[in-house]
Amino acid sequence: MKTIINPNRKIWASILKRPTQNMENIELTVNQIFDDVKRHGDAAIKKYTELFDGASQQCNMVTEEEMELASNLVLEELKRAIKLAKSNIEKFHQAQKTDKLEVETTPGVVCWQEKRPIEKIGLYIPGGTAPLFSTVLMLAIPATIAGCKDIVLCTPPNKEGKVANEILYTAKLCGIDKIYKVGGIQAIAGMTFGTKTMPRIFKIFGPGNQFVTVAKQLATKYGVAIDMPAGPSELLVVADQSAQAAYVASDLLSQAEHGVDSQVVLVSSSEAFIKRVQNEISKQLLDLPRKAIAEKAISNSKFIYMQQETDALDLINAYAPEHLIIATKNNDYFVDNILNAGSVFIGNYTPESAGDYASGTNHTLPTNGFSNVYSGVNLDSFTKSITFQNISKQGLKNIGPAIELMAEAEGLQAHKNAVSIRLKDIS
Ligand code: HSO
Ligand code: ZN
Repeated sequence: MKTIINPNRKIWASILKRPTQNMENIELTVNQIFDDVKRHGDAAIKKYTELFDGASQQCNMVTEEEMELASNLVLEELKRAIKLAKSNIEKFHQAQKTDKLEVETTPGVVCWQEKRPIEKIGLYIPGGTAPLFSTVLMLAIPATIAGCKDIVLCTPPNKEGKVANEILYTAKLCGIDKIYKVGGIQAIAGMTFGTKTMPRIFKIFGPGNQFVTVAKQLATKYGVAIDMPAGPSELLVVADQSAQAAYVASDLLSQAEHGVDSQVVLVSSSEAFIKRVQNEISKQLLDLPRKAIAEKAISNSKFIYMQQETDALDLINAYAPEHLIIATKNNDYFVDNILNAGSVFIGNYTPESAGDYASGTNHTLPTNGFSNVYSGVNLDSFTKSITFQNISKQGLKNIGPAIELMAEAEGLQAHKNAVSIRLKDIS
């Protein structure tokens, strides 16, 4: 683990490059599977579930009995933890509801904006090395609060054709009962085109591996919306001598254990502190069950000494991290001036894990530098705004002549007529 000292701005981009991914081969596979699912529906989905997940299944839907059974197998203590998280996530997302916004722009001209739910949504929950049932909470809770009518959940089965009990329990707790044991590209294709068993949906949410990410992007070409282009997890910590090296190391490792392509970055105004964090990482790594994964991710991590806080801030904004932890003497400076970050964690007692699970904020966040344009998933991700207007006779008298002039100047006579015909009647 080496430290980069006061890097020149010219090399920031190359230092902060995310571990690269080769998308080209993936695109070919994704296209083929989409074609196949489009043409052959459930038969294609069954074929790919056998091929990729090693599971052969008659029915790809989770039954009520399976849900019951799974619920009984989750420990009470864990259920209580999940319920606490659910309650906080509900509180935070419920509070994101906004009232109808109404403005009389000119006397007699009333405009308003209201949010309406997206009717059909699909939640994707990855399987893999650790089934992240917390993501079920992060997607299902705001979807329900927003009032989405049809919510389906897709998640890959294991070789025995089963889904993790915790995923099923959490889904049930959140009121989701349409669960498909279908994962990967075929799941995204199924939700994009619809099959005999799977509905076609309007927007797909949730993280996934590179195949799922490329598949979600392809889905947009068929008119399906997606939450955001998601990629491997990342965390940037800005910390100085006032922080605890052991805490910072634990935070960096918490993201590093997600996957070998995760990336963590430490920015500090103290070289001695960086050294202490590096030593702590080496120590704490030894005891981690996912040591091999975390170690690989740490090898892609960056430790950057930045003497000036102003430079540190610019570097953070240039990187646009998914998660940002701020633990410095000068937290307010960073909090007030951060422009690009998915979710920000402040102070020595705010680990990123809190936001991953239970504080209330959403953990589905933009990665790969996209926090410069995208927000993380929130209540609005499940709604769209509709504008309304209602104009009275007097209102049309007030703005009509302006519309007539503008329409005429654009050479659009029919537009002008739509106003003139009414104004004639009114006067
Ligand atoms: N940190 C992940 C979310 C997660 N962590 C789920 C644990 N479980 C998002 O980048
Ligand atoms: Zn995490």
